[in-house]
Amino acid sequence: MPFVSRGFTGRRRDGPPGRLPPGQYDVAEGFPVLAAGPTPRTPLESWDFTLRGEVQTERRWTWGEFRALPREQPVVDIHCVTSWSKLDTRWEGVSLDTLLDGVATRAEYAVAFSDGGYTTNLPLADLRGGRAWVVDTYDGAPLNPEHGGPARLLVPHLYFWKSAKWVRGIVLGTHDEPGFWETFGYHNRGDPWRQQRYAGD
Ligand SMILES: Nc1nc2c(c(=O)[nH]1)N[C@H]1C(S)=C(S)[C@@H](COP(=O)(O)O)O[C@H]1N2
Ligand SMILES: [Mo]
Repeated sequence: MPFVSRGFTGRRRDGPPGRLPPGQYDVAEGFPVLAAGPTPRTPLESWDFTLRGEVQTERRWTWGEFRALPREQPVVDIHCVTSWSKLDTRWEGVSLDTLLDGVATRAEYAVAFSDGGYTTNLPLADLRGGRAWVVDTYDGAPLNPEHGGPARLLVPHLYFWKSAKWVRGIVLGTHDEPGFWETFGYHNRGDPWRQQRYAGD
């Protein structure tokens, strides 16, 4: 019996048991780049992150202020709707719980917006509870522009299109407004474990 197994040479495309949502494969060391347009390059001097919309007072952080906030280092699995997943990705950034701390709002919905015009909508609840971050570091290094640097949203419990790259802020609202892909027929919420890929799934 040959003593050779795929397990010795790399990750199995079907991943460790229980880690891959239905219909997904493991890209192992790969990290595909997906974007609907060109990569924006915003100088850090003009970068800011704002929370606005249905809030009593708008919140705004410059790059320096954002970098001074308490930081976390999530290690999470990410799942793209085009069926690749990547396990144990290592990020660093600021929890949305920290950014939303003390924000008085009756909003139940959020739209993240990015340089370049990309938007994506989420229930505000999906941004809370230690499940969403604005990250600026990947695998110990500044997040590169192709993957959304200087900073991107990271909401790993939903399909990766919800993790807006080059994110610049979040608009809170009392009504749900579909974002970019949601307008083009992607599912409104995008839970990979329920295979919520397209509207109607
Ligand atoms: N601003 C912006 N964010 C975006 C996208 C985009 O086109 N523009 N694509 C989304 C999609 S569909 C995916 S799968 C991930 C891809 O992130 P990556 O290029 O770092 O793998 O970014 C998401 N965030
Ligand atoms: Mo995607």
